[in-house]
Amino acid sequence: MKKKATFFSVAVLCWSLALFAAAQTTYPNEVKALEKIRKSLGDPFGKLNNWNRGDPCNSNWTGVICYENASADGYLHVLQLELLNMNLTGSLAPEIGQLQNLTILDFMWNKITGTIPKEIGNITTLKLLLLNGNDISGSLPEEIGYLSNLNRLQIDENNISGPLPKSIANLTALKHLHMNNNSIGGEIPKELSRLPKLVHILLDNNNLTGELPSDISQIPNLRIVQLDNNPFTGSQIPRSYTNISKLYKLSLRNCGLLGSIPDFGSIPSLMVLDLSHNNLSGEIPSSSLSTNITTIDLSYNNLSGSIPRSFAALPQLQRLSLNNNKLSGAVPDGIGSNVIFGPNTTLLLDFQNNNLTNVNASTIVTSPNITMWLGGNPVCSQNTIRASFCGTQNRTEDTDRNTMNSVSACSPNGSTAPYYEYIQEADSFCVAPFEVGMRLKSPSFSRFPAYFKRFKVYMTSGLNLSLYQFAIINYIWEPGPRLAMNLKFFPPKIPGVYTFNDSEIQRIRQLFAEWKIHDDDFFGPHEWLNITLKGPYERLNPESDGGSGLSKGALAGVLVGVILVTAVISSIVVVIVLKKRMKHNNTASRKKLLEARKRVKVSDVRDFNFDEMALATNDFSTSMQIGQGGYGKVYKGIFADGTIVAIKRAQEGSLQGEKEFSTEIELLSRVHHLNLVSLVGYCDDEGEQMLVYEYMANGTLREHLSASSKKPLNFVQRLRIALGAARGILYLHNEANPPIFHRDIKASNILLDHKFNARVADFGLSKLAPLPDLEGSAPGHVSTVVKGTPGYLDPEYFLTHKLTDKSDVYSFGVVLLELLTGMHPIQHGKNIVREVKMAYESGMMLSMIDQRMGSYPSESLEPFAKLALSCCNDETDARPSMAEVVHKLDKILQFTPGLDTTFMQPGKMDALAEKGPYIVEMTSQNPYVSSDIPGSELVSGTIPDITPR
Ligand SMILES: *[C@@H]1O[C@H](CO)[C@@H](O)[C@H](O)[C@H]1NC(C)=O
Ligand SMILES: *[C@@H]1O[C@H](CO)[C@@H](O)[C@H](O)[C@H]1NC(C)=O
Ligand SMILES: *[C@@H]1O[C@H](CO)[C@@H](O)[C@H](O)[C@H]1NC(C)=O
Ligand SMILES: *[C@@H]1O[C@H](CO)[C@@H](O)[C@H](O)[C@H]1NC(C)=O
Ligand SMILES: CC(=O)N[C@H]1CO[C@H](CO)[C@@H](O)[C@@H]1O
Repeated sequence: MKKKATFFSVAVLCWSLALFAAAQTTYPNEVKALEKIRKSLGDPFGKLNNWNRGDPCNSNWTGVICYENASADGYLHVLQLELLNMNLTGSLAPEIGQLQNLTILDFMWNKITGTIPKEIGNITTLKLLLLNGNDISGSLPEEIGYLSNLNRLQIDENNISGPLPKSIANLTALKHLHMNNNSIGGEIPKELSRLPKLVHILLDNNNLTGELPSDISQIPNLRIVQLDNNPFTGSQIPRSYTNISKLYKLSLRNCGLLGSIPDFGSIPSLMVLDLSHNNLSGEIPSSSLSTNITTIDLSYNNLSGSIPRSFAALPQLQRLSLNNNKLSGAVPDGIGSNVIFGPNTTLLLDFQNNNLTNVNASTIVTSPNITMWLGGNPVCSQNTIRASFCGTQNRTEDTDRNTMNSVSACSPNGSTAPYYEYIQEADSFCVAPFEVGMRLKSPSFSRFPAYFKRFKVYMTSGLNLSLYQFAIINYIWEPGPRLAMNLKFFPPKIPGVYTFNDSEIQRIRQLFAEWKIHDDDFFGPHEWLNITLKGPYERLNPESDGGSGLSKGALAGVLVGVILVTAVISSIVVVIVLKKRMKHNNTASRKKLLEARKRVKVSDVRDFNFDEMALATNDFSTSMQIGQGGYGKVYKGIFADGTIVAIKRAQEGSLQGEKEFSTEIELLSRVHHLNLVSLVGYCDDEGEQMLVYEYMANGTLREHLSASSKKPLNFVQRLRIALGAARGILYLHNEANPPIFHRDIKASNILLDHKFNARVADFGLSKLAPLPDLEGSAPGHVSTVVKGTPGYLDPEYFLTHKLTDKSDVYSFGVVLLELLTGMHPIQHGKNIVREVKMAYESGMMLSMIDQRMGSYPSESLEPFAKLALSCCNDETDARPSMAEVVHKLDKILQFTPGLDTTFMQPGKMDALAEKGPYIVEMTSQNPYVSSDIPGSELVSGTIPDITPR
């Protein structure tokens, strides 16, 4: 069961549906470390390919990895790495120690080999270290003692050998020590008892020797001590264990123990006492055990004397196993008569193979709830004894396993839908459940049915669900004993709703995977094994996405390629479907697709409420602010599904009437071009107005031209950016209906996406814009709403007070000059247009060129400079139109050597553009390979990127 894994990462799915590229500034060392870790793990299914998504940890996305700005250094850091149940092989790279803000490292249920690297000790922030269910070998590094924030150390079910390092004494935050089913040797270090918060010690099934540590009785909150199947040969049970005041479970089965049984009557909470399969001798203490005890197993020892009468007084008893000892005398009168039987409650009394000589048959309760086995005792030779008590039993334990009655299938609205079921417990209604496999690692009972109800209450309260939403499908006891089970979760009863929404499934999964369900002493530590998503949830499985025909067993090597190809194909399919959707009406398949990405509606912009905006921007925190314009502040917003957007929040003075606002939104929503930043949605709520745009990973052109830019753009890049921006503006002038004059073209309004494509922003805000601060360089015309920025403003404006399409051409000419020279439009009181014009006319043009762009072909530079200056002509009519500008830039680019083929050829771009305004951007490259643009490795794996319109 443990590796029957359908647990998923949404990696491939998310990747192929990713709409927006995130701007990543992951801490550089961590980027390198992640790459090493990834390579060393082996990733036959290509599931780790979106490691640099940059998803924030407060999102509900719980895929592979999540990042946050964890320290004050301004970088994103990896906070959680959760790669569970993904068939990973390989080993843990030592570079893992460089993820120094990591809090959760969860690699459960894989096939990882190798050792735990000592560098793990560098991750002092670690809270959960979950490596259980792998094939890790070697010994535990001493450095593990540096993990002073560790809450949960789960390395059970591996091949770890060597001793337990004494340094674990420093794990002062540790609550859960789970190291069972390894080959850990040596003695349990006394230092263990110094851990003040320890609750569970699971060290069963190892190779531990020496004495049982007596000092663990000093750990104030210890609940479970499970040390079964270790060769502590010759050790005795320390008397101090009778003082562990909150102990629920003591399990020392098959530990080679000698001596007598101490009196555990003083532990009021004790529920399970298992001392079986040892060499314990002497009498069983006669004082009464905890009234909460469910299970007493003292079988297979050398115990003598009689069965204490006090055993007859235990109301919660489920199993009393005293078989295979040397007990003599009588079975106590009234045994079992004090048990409080509810429905499903039973009691097993196993007294086989002792020397019992008497049983008072009349006092033995004949309730069908009680089973007593007396075979192998002298008493069975008496005629008076009931035959059923003395029948030979092949088993020493009764079986407690179950398959619940399967719930009946149903179909919502008469459709054929085999995955829907009626909810059993409420007045039946039809919904689609999903299944979860989980396991109780050390439960405090030996028969489950009596606690179904209690377990349901525990789980549903921990998961914040209603009782009727939860069902136990079946369960089985596994060695340990552990209790493995399959659970079903049903969607809430809402008319017309048949399924969970994605975020609810994610929420439930996250609560399990990060151990956020509160601990319950009675049910003990739990672990979750897998999630099965079928029917309507199938699309959430990466296995079922895109690569429909792919079997999991397919050749791993081939598979990487297949996944790449299918991902590209699936994104093409998405694109085609989306494009069709623009023109026709929806069909079922499109609906399904769109359901998967509700966040961005395609045909229409989305109407967000204020709370969504606040959540996405961390309450408009200054750390999320990315800009400030005339309209208001601009924030980076991150939605729960990982989508990143730019949010413009209108400040006072920018607010406008609801009708005007919606007219503007309507207009903007119809404008779509590859070289324009699209509107994703808006918010008109609680007196606030906000515009939500696509987020552009590479910021503004201005930033890249500034002296502080670390990777200056080369000439070809600049040329492409110029052409892209020109196309965007041309679209506004010629294609938009009604035509839009931008009125505020400037380098900081030309944004660069993750592939450094130019995307013009901030168009169409004419009516939204307040009077800009013109820094005294323009007269304050109150009557006209002015849009424009000093240095970019058409000089004609000062005469006519009118902005035209040629005003945009002027401003764009200034941008071209910036590209050429790297200068600001107004720098040290000098106007860029005048300066370049003068240099050009005096043949000194070369002295103006931005040296940081490296080498450039002079045959291209000359016409570029000429075009820029013609745009900046003082006379409106002498300036070219945008169409001419595009045409000329296109020509210059074509005749510029050094074009690489991966960039979309202008011709190709035109072909797409002709198909209408809903342009699609795709890469012909292997999307997992870092693009050719320097510095972009931080966003590799997020492409292809589909422009939503
Ligand atoms: C893991 O690999 C095995 C074969 O090596 C395969 O049978 C199993 O289905 C795989 N599991 C997952 C979750 O991919
Ligand atoms: C257990 O430890 C003993 C030494 O104490 C060693 O000889 C033996 O090989 C170990 N067994 C395993 C399975 O590691
Ligand atoms: C005994 O069990 C009951 C019911 O589970 C619980 O409320 C009580 O606290 C337990 N007693 C002790 C001493 O733990
Ligand atoms: C156990 O006995 C009680 C009362 O005698 C009864 O109500 C209950 O149904 C019985 N349970 C089983 C599983 O037989
Ligand atoms: C859409 C959704 O489910 N959002 C939830 C994401 O998780 C936070 C808590 O972390 C919830 O408050 C949101 O409702």
